[in-house]
Amino acid sequence: MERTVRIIGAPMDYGANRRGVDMGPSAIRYADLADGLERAGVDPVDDGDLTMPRAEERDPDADQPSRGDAKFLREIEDVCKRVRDRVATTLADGEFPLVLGGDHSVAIGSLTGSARDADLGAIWFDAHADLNTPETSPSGNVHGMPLAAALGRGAFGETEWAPAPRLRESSIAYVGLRSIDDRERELIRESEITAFTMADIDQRGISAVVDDALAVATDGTDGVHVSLDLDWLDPKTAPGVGTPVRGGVTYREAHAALETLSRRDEEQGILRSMDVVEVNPILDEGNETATLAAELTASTFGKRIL
Ligand code: Z70
Ligand code: MN
Ligand code: MN
Ligand code: MN
Repeated sequence: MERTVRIIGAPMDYGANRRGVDMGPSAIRYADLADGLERAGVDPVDDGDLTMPRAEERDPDADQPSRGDAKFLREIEDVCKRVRDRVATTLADGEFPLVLGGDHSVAIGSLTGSARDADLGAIWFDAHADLNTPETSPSGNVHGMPLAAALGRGAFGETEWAPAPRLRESSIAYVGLRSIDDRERELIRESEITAFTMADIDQRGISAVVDDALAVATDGTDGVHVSLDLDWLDPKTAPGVGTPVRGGVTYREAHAALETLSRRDEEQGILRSMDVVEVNPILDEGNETATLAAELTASTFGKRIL
């Protein structure tokens, strides 16, 4: 029986410091995502986009508990709870949730939903560590915080909605880090998260690194969440992202990484949920970043050259 992949659009930009990523889901769909998934051998079903709250509608009198510096946290909470519920329902129906961002703060919703009824591992393909808390963030942008939120770190631990129930630090692996804040560097070192940087990829090759990341994310878990931030790739290959950082993975390394996940999934059924985030069509060139996002997603679900 074909696997049903349910596409959940989350055109959120409240977690980023500039507009544009709200158009990510449209651009990825326009890049023939559904067609690519069909050719990968899965059955895509598109739920359309979740509606985003307008910041102007925020009730100025609503009491805001002290949460340090995190911009638009109320709007982000609203969106992430709906992403969470949609992801959890999709899994309960035996389908695969594919969340299209939007900025990376939507991953709080994906992680909390996917870790509701299962012990979850996670592989974080990103230039950034996204481990800031409202207390450590230099920007206040929540797209730099989703892992900290899902782990209930800092002020997020006081909330009911952010911590993912069954996600342990020791089941998380970063792949491709290259832009880390000073405070974040300490947080990573003191954490039980496994961190593979671009230097590790240079030294050992992408396939060996992804094998190790898989070992971390599958050990003692029921399934793996894949979080793909397009700024993981080199900006020459993926210019349409909010925060380009030089020295990212190549087109071929990216495909090789996701094909490695796919082969392992074919053998052992390890993949549980995925998000594809931070595509910014305003900064893109001819929709090539969105096209790459669609292609990499198809690779994850089993599309092969031959
Ligand atoms: C920085 C911060 C970030 C994405 C930038 C940047 C975080 N560490 N994440 N772009 N996707 O402001 O927290
Ligand atoms: Mn990110
Ligand atoms: Mn279990
Ligand atoms: Mn990033």
